[in-house]
Amino acid sequence: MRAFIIAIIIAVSSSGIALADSETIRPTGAFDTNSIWQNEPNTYDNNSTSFADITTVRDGRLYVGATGDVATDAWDAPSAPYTAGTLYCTYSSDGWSGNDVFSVEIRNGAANILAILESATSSAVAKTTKMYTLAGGYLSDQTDLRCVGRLNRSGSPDTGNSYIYEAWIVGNFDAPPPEQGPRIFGGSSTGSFK
Ligand SMILES: [Ca+2]
Ligand SMILES: [Ca+2]
Repeated sequence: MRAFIIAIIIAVSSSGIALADSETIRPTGAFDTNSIWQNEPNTYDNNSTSFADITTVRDGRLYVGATGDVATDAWDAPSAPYTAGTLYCTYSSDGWSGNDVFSVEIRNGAANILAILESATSSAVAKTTKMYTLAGGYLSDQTDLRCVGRLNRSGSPDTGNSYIYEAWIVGNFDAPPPEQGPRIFGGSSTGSFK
């Protein structure tokens, strides 16, 4: 049985067949355009209950996946271009006084809107996770994406709050074949095979 398994390993290693793999990458920063949010690192701490929320009611956007400015990517480095991938964003809103609206968008590093996850609303939004499917150039430029929480404020009163809990990307990619696969049987670590 052991010899059979080794034969398969050698066959795969020498065939050049790419092995499918997957990974999760997370933001490493969040850019608050008008300093209206607090606890921004909670949007990428791998904790689905911790959040950033709004403390100052004025127009502003939180770009999760950027740092310092809108254009500077702030993500873990992907291992490879993806064959498929999904950006997830978890958020909620208590609702706002009628002249203020909250929305959630997917934008790129040029601040262009790629998708609207939550249309602008003054109503309460129950905690939800929405998905954005990576396609085209974003399969190889994954870190150009941002999950954006946006508040548009107008007139008094200013009552409400909104929450961004987490953003992350799950990607599938073809791992390169293990180039040195057969050599692992010649090292000192192969004692168990003798
Ligand atoms: Ca969190
Ligand atoms: Ca208002």
